[in-house]
Amino acid sequence: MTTDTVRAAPEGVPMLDVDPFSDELLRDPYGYHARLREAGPVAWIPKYGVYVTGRHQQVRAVFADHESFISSAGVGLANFNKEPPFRPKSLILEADPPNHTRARTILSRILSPRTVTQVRESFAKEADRLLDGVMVSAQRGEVVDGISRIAEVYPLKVFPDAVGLEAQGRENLLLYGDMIFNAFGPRNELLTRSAQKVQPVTAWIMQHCQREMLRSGGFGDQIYQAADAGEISHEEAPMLVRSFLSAGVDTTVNGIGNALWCLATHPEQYATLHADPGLARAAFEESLRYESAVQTFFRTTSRDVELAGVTIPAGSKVLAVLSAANRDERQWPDAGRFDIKRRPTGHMAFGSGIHGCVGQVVARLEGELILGGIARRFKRIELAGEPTRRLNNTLRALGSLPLRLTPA
Ligand code: 8QM
Repeated sequence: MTTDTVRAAPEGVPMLDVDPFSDELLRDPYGYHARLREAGPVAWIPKYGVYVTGRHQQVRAVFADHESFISSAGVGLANFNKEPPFRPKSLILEADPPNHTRARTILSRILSPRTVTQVRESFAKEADRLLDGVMVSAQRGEVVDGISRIAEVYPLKVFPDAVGLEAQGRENLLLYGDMIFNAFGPRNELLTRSAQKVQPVTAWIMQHCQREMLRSGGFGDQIYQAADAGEISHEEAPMLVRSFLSAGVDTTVNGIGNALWCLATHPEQYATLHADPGLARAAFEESLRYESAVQTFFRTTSRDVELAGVTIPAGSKVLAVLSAANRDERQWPDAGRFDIKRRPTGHMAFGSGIHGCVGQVVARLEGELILGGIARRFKRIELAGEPTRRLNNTLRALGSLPLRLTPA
């Protein structure tokens, strides 16, 4: 890949001379997001030779037109039509109709709202168990790390349980997720470092995608049942299980981690939530808008396509900045304000269109149960020290979040 070749902006397209994947901008992207939105509806990033959009209307338009903005050439910076994918392509994420449709149909059935009513009780029990333990620490006056004690633990328990994965070795899912989400960006230090660690983990992941490793009746086994029914081949089944293991943990870990950060840094909002824990779902939703776990996705143009007056030539990479769209003042009044009573319908944290997050009902359930459980137990949630960031090319992630939780 020619990351070193700076390419001049096409005629009439504003240039945005930034590296969105630099440590500096990953650490604090919001100034660059504002510049991105102000530059125009579409801009050009010379360092990578890609188009970029950070306004809500255009991000939405890109996702709505899956025939012009395709996924099968990869949803990261790498163009799979020019270089081989770093792992066999996902059957759902890195696919277009009609292949995408087959995979999507199966996953949306497994992750349907009906399914979620079936797992709700066990997910709720686990949230209570975990937070009762946090309460014991809080009563002793201990500082609790919101990441290692809550945000990482909960999704790593409930989701793999639902998939039907054994308990042993689940921490591999975090390493794997870190690599997957770095791999949507450039081949920078972050990707190199996470790729070095991942070799043995990849073998473990693929092994655990096999039918005999999966509890019968779980989400994973249900994919094999779809293969039995002839909806996909038995060779494709482990690849669809891999999608659960790729997309189902690091996303919710950071969705929950970021939500805890939002609440700890907006005490008046937490007071509102504590007064009415029924707002947990709304609070999670607003934190997804305000501090989106998945920050960006690329698409590749399949043909010359116009976006807000700019003709983007076929074969171009387009960076859609979901998190910038989620704070676009054109869409959200007072976009920079975290307000759990806002109804942030139409936020882009789950994407939108045919590739919109297929697991979002599960993600919302996890967020609701954790935030609701905290709201009921604690009068206050405050930072007890400086949080640290875990930099990732795609995820907005915290490494640690020291919290002081005051029992109600
Ligand atoms: C991101 O492997 C996959 O199918 C896959 C990996 C990552 C994601 C989605 C799907 C969006 C959460």
